[in-house]
Amino acid sequence: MSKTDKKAGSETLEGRDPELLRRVYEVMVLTRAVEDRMVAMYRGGDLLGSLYTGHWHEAISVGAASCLRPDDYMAPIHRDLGAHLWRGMEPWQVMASFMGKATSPTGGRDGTLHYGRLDLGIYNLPSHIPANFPVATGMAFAAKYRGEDKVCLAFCGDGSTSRADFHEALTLASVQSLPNVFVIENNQYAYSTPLRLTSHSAKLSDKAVAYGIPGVTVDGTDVLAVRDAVGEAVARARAGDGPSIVEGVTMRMHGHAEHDPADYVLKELYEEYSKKDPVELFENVLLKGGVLDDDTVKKVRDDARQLAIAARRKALADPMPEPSNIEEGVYAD
Ligand SMILES: Cc1ncc(C[n+]2csc(CCOP(=O)(O)OP(=O)(O)O)c2C)c(N)n1
Repeated sequence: MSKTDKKAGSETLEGRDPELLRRVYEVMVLTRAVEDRMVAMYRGGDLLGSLYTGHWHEAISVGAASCLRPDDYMAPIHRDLGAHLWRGMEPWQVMASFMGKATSPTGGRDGTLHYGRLDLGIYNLPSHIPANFPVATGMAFAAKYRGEDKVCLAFCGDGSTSRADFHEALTLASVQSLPNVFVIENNQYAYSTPLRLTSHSAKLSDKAVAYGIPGVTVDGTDVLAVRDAVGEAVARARAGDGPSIVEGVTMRMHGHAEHDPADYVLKELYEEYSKKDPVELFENVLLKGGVLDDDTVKKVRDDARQLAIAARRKALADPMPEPSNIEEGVYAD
């Protein structure tokens, strides 16, 4: 497991905007509520295929996305519902996507998780991973070419860092000094393969040395540590100083997807990380720091639950695509 470089960001709330902290907390709570509801929907047969969730990734996905401007670009992966919600994706749209509904961002052309919203600067997830990395360099290249000060934030998993497209993207981004931030979500496993079989690096952020760019590893369950590291990397990219890697260390607390019982995961890892729920950790920091009180916590959690329930109702009631327009959105002859 990677060691972290920095002290936990949650050690102090000094100098932080309470309104922003509350918003980050709300989106983390909403992410968890929507994913819990979707797990129930998967079990109840509401969804077409499998379900990929980001339990214990909320601090990375929401924390990193919250460092962007609304006009920046983002190339998320299957653990990043939190990043989608931060940027304005609606929970019902995500559910509709897993149901292949006409109202989903893909219009029902996809029945799982390959959704995005270009109007929100969110690039659709390609199935091959991390194929979103070369695309992210393309988006950053376009921004630089056009003289815009936009940043592109891309996410990938630990296993993905051993793939060729990771290396190609990092090489291009570094030699061209592109405004990219590459976030590695190290959740210890790539499907059933443990980290020790996919990388020999002490820390995945050490890979930055090969590209001559900054790399830092933080506790991926500490949203403020993530925000501090990604915030710095975004500022650097926007100033024209090129890309960076930020690794957040966490744990995949569910199977690779909901069909996977994940019996191969070490019991000790579950035990260790069950005490490190990023949503609870942040909630406690905010309660202790006086940013939240018990009543507000209850309301935020209740509201999130109700929103997830309403989202399910809407997605269930929405229509399937019309067979008559099956050729729309097809770009091949
Ligand atoms: C090129 C490619 N190979 C295999 C897969 C099947 N697959 C999807 S996710 C995944 C595991 C990825 O592990 P990691 O990058 O660590 O991300 P995690 O799922 O753990 O968040 C695999 C093998 C794929 N989508 N693309």
